[in-house]
Amino acid sequence: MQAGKPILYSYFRSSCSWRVRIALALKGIDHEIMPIHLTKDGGQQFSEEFQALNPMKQVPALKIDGITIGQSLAIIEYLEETRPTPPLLPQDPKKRASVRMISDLIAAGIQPLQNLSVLKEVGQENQLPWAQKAIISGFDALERILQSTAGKYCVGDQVSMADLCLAPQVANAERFKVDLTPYPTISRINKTLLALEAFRVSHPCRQPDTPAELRA
Ligand SMILES: N[C@@H](CCC(=O)N[C@@H](CS)C(=O)NCC(=O)O)C(=O)O
Repeated sequence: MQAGKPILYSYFRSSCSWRVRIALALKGIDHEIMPIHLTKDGGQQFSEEFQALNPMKQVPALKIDGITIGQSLAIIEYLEETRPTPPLLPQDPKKRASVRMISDLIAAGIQPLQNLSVLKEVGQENQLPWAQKAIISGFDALERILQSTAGKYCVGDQVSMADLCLAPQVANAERFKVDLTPYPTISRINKTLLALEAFRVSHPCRQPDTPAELRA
């Protein structure tokens, strides 16, 4: 049975959606984007229709090969297992562990603390310092880790899942006005990544749902 073109449920500014958009671009997987606006209509992620796809009420979700997958890292690992070229996980188990450590540090240790639903709970006036504290605490650790794992990219000289997490998280840091001066390794890798075609086409400023004033 033909499953049709993959459909990515995405929001232009969502860092987790951007991770998956980069993976799709790097692996050259033809797909459609279905925008889910996280604030319009009270948040389209809360609609019954979307909850049937992802009961966590979060983007991204990817419909592919007859299944729907939520959780960006699970999606990326599925793409890696079914479409292994180019690889996003190194062969060497120690390097793979480093890639997963950095990915989890960002995906579990930073992003959830500054996600929309959490920011709503802390209240308007506390949002900026709260988000900055979460990002700074994570970046302090990440900068030290990268000093021993990084080459051109987060782990050695090959783009990996860790880089797919890094660039979107740096964009969040900039959005929350975090001073990046104390993070030269993070900043250097981010700059190198943003020059790559897959990171450019998947960037929040070039999505079908990017508002006109934020388009590049
Ligand atoms: N662990 C999930 C997190 C997904 C997530 O937090 N998505 C955010 C956007 S980056 C979201 O949909 N937020 C909606 C909300 O908080 O209501 C993943 O990696 O996919």
